[in-house]
Amino acid sequence: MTQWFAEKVLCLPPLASRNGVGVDDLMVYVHWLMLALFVGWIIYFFYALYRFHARRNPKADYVGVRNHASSYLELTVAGIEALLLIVLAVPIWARNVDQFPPADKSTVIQIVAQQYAWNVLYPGPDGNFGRQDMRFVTADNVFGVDPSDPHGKNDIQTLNDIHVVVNKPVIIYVSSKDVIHSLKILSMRVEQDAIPGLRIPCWFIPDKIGRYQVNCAQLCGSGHSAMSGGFLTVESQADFDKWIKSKSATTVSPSSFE
Ligand SMILES: [Cu+2]
Repeated sequence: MTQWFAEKVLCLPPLASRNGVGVDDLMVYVHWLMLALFVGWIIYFFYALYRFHARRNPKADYVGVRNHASSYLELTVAGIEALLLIVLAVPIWARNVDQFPPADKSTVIQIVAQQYAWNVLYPGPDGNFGRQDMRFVTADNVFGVDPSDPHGKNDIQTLNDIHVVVNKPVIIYVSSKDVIHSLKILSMRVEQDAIPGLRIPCWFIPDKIGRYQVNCAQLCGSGHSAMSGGFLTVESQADFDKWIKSKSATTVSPSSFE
């Protein structure tokens, strides 16, 4: 029922991650509460028009309301809101944002956003990222990979092309080389701001094979919408290994995006 509401009424793209269930639930429950409040207030509005019409009340009532129904209603609404916050929102935040999956059981990726594309770095077949340092950052080396480190030699860099394995956690370290961007993958229900000088991790567990759009969720310049040219491909381990192999066979030179 909540998934139907999220997709059909709130028009969210179909959920394709395990961690997104809680996010959708919270969004749907908040909307149900808002719907109930909306209907309640509309009914009260028309009741008030009828009950306090001038013709029915030629003389003003100087005392007003004598019962406490409105106070109880207010308390009930505040109680439901407190439940949503304490029982749902806070634990979801703890689960989805703070509790990271173990890195050795995850696909670990680095992303550096730029105007207007996503640079993606993979550790390559050896599973190790090369040493990185700000001193090595150039227009062509946005990740600052140390050219003398052998681990960095087989690192794989792509543009706008993220590949991950289905049912395996993904950890993405997000940064930016120019302005503030925001990596948003709606189908995964995940979003993380990309901030120059900071490298912030986020994670999700994709559970449906497919190709999903990546968006930038911060207005970052005139070409902001072009950042939806990024794609996330969720595939089987075999297809992923094949892709990594095909990429490491050819040295990918990061293209600049003017
Ligand atoms: Cu952007």
